Amino acid sequence: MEFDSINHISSRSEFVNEDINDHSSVNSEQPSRIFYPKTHEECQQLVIWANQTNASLFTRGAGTGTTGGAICTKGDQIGISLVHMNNILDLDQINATITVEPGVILSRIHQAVEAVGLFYPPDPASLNRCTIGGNVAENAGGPRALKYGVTKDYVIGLKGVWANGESFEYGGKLKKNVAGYDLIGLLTGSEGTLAVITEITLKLRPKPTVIAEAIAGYKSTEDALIALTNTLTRGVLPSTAEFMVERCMSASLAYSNEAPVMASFPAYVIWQVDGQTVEDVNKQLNQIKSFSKGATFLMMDTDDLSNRVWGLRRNVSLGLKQVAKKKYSEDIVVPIGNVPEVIKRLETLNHPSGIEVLGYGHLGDGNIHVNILKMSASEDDWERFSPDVIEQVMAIALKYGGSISGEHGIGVTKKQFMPLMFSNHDLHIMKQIKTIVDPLGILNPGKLHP
Ligand code: LAC
Ligand code: ZN
Repeated sequence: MEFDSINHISSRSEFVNEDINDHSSVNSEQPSRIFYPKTHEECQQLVIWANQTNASLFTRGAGTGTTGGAICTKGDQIGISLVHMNNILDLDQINATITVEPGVILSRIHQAVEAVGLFYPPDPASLNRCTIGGNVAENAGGPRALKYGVTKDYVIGLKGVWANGESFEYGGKLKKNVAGYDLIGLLTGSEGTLAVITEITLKLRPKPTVIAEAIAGYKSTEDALIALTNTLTRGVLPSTAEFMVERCMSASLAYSNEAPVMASFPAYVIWQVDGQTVEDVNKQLNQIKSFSKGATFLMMDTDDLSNRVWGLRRNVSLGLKQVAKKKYSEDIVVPIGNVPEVIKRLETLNHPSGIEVLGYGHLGDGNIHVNILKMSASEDDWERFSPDVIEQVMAIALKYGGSISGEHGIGVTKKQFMPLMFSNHDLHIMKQIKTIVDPLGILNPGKLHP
């Protein structure tokens, strides 16, 4: 492949796993080369070059996605890594916005805005490693989505390059903007299939004045779900209500090499409430306690304990992978009212071969991380039965009014399930949009579209 017109952009052709894989179950192919542009102009040069040479591009941030959206699917593809575009360009306290390049690590954004009394709520588990560009590409969520929504609720400006090489700049620091079709909405969650995003403006909120957190141990999954349902239907809106069963906790403790923070319980919920005053947050927590029959609450009232508990929660997925040897991670979402029934259904999917199914996660907003764990199943049984188990998970999600993805996106791992959610006509509309902005199929081929 000739790289003459883009040779000035820094690039590499030797890779280790972290350069090309993500956190999904799919292994990346070896790309021919990965470019590390530093400016919008360099990104545009790469896309124009790809159009001229009919090369395929995939765009990457930190590779923490879980559906294969940022991996190389064919050996002749070229990567664009945006990790060197990692500047915070503007933090505007008057307009409460931050403008950043896509390679900025999410926790850096949290720190920068909180230092001036502002708040950016989306907080996916990978927040210390993931990049904001990847969050926008996948429309990432996180625990605080329960009260504050997901990435798309905060993206108000985007600059970038459409797949055909045209530059764009939409929105900005505007809190309201209804001119024309919502192209920012279209691009947010488009999984790198339509454009390379080079600049992002996020709206910010005032930082909550008082926060209270507790991890509660419940005597059964049912008790935890009753507490969740009652809390959410009786006037308390926590900022997080993260559910996990004992197996999640023990897997994360082992992975994190940590001592337990409290006695062992069949189920846990990490509650966080925020408000204007101590009285206000205490009142909310007391209401939650009154719905939590027989539960044991441990207040996370020091930074150390809070960091430990949240660290354990964030390592659940990686911990389960370590325990299970192999796993698939789904992220179905259902209406909150259906969560208890769906959890019950999921429990029936454990397979005689040894494959286990376990749901945890953002149950307060109906987003369940269904993990299909290999455990004691043989390799043959895993290959043979796990696809069927996944199909049953998806069928349950749809039966209960849900979606096949609440926050991880489609990538390569879930594209075969798109026809379960969308009619042929719907899929045709999506394909037509792709064809208009990417007539040569340059960007992220093999992703999202079935
Ligand atoms: C989590 C990731 C997997 O919430 O989304 O643990
Ligand atoms: Zn999650």
